[in-house]
Amino acid sequence: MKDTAPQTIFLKDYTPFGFVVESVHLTFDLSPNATRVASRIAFAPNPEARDHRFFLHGEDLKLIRAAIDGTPVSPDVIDEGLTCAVPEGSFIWECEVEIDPQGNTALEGLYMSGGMYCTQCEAEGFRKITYYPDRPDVMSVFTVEIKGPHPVLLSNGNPQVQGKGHAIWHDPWPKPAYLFALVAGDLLAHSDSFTTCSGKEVELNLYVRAGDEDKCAFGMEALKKSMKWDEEVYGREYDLDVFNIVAVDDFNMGAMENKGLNIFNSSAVLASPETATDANFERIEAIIAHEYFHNWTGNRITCRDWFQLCLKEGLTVFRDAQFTSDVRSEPVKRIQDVIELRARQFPEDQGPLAHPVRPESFQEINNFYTATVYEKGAEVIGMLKRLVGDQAYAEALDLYFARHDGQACTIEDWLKVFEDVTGRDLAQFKRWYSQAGTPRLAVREEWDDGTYTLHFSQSLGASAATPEPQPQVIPIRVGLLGPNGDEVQATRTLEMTEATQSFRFEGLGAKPVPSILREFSAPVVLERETDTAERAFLLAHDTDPFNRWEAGRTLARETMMDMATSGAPAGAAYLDGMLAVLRDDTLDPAYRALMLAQPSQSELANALAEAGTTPDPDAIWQASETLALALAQHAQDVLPRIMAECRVDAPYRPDPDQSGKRALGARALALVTRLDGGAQAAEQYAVADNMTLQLSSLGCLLAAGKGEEQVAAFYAQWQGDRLVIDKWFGMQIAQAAPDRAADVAARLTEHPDFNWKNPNRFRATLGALAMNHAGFHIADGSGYRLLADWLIRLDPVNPQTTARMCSAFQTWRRYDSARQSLIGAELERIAETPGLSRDTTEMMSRIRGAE
Ligand code: B3K
Ligand code: ZN
Repeated sequence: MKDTAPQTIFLKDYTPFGFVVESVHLTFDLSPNATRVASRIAFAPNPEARDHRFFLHGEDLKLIRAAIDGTPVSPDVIDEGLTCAVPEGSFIWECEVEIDPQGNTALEGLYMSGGMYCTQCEAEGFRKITYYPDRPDVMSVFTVEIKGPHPVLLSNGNPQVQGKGHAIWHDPWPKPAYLFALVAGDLLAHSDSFTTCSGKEVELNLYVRAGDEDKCAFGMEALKKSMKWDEEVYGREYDLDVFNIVAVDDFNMGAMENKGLNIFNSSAVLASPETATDANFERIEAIIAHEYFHNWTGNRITCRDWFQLCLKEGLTVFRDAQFTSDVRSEPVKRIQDVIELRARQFPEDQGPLAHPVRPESFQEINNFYTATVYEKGAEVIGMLKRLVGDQAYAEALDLYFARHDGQACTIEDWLKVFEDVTGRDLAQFKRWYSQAGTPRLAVREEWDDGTYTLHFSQSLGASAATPEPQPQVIPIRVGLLGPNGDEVQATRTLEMTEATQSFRFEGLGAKPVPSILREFSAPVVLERETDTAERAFLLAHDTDPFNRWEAGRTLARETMMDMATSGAPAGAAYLDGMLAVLRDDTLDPAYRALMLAQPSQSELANALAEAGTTPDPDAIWQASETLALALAQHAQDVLPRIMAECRVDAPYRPDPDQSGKRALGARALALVTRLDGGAQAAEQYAVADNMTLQLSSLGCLLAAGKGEEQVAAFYAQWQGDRLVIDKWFGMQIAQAAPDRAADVAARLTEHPDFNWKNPNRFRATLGALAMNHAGFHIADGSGYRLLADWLIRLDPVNPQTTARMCSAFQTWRRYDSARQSLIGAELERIAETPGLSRDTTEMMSRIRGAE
């Protein structure tokens, strides 16, 4: 925690570090409260730098000794590091520090979790381990010696010595300090191997605590699949003799791509059919792929500075999405990603936390691991690929790897490979990296005797981050359907570059129905005034699976908006359209399940806010309930057939086929529960032999205001399984009626298993409250108060997780004045807490904005 006023760092101020680091040798003598870290670092002047002052970052370190070329020195230890007079040429810096892993509750640097030592260094955690130029453009070769009484001692690279209580690891690939990792503990390995395309055998280990051995097999298969996929699709081969993954219970995010030693939140890697849901399995597969893919996009080629974070994150998210589309279903993955983008990125882009994909300033970089950098960053790459085509994309990537291997790069470097391969000028495209906000794309049509014209206009609201927005390059994928539903114009990519632009289609026999923004070809809000008949037509006929789903989603959203604002009844076009989807068993069950899922209440709130209406959480909740009941009644004759069709008799497998059926079955059960009050859900709960069915039936019961007995039984069955008990906490709050959610959450924070210092449990509880839209926004302010109380309590313990969860308040300005003043008071209470962390201070000032 810092007492000094937070400093703002700017992209424009970048200068290279004054020295290169030729090698790093670290020795760890592990002890819970007094670990000694000795470093021996070879520095040489950096010919590219002008400023040669010697400054090393360091935080919360006790300096024991320091020497230069063997002579003891007394550096000036300052708040965020140290300085020292150094010789003019090359020299060896040595120092020893003492750190306190046990007392490190922030989970950044070297810390302890469940008796094991582990690390998290991205973004700036290495400076809590030893004094070092902790910046991504300083890359070096590390050798790490570990002394400790633990059977497993791990670090990056390849093992050189593995003895009792002693190990030496050497990583031949130069890397920045943020990719450093160390693990020590009493762990069990689930081992396997992978033979790379050039015939090299790689040892693979997934290390877990005793008791978790039966939850490793799926993660290991996902790793092997990812390694193969990256060879086949991107020509990327793995480059060390071993690849280790370690599961850790206390972790601030999903996982971390440290070179050769990935560290995972146990929730992002451990899975068995009894304890993990289909959605958990799918997420695990994607995260394993993501972290593995970072080996090339992030590790071999890293970022020059943290402003370039999207260089590795946007690209790696894009690559993991391609992987999931390939091994599962492309349309399903695309739809899921767009749902997420709208749920998490759009509100960010449209509120006080808006920032460009490549931000230009920050106070605490950890606050910029955002949906904008990650998900919008991936969307930008998807657009680039659509614009240049698959072939040029592949060539540009080959050039990127060839040209920049071993370097710390920028977005300029990234775009340059595309320019060099295609000869295009990407200066305008680059605005996607520098302008904040979601562009709105309005479209109007004109039909004139065989010529059909689409008139587009784009607009981007001015924001603090982007005061003078300029038009962006928008790839608009469009197809046209004839009146009978046949496609009369196959998908074409229109390239919009102006503020307004028109595109003509000639030679049509009749006025077509346009299918615009197929595949969701750009992250924009599409505005098209049309009638429900056209949406219903596209829902029935669109050949683009994304836009077919989108038509249903828009119908749902529009009817819910009417219901929430004027008390209108559920729209017939939506109900009939959904019934047709339910009946159509030629459609993939996973796709049908997505079709049937109603827009979330927060999606409705976003949509209303975008339309200039103040969202009323109670009315939205009511609309959502009424629509679900109306759909259940409308579809009641087909629901039993769907339920039967979705029963899986084969042994459980988390594959797309079985999980698609279970997803559709769960949707059908949710509707049936509206009609039978939970009778069938209780039956399913009683016989469920996997977590997907167990949890979905429990959810239905809770949503129906039932399930007390099952909640107790679930706890008794799973007490002691941390990941399952997280679900138990989360589900009770997520499914609580609005007037009970805050009470349920408050009661659960008093439960003996509410270990609030564990980020997974904290998120399962308070995060679930923030996600229960009507419950969080309950008019008496109890939801806001409870969250604020806990954020204030968590901040001194774990600033990173606290700051992240502050974003629950980011949409506050869109609500009515009573709610705004309740939230405003809580924000003020948080902001004025003495000693508030830099992380949370920055979030508060951004969310509150200029008062
Ligand atoms: N690179 C890490 C995230 C680090 C977050 C630091 N606060 C995981 C990932 O994106 O793969
Ligand atoms: Zn990543």
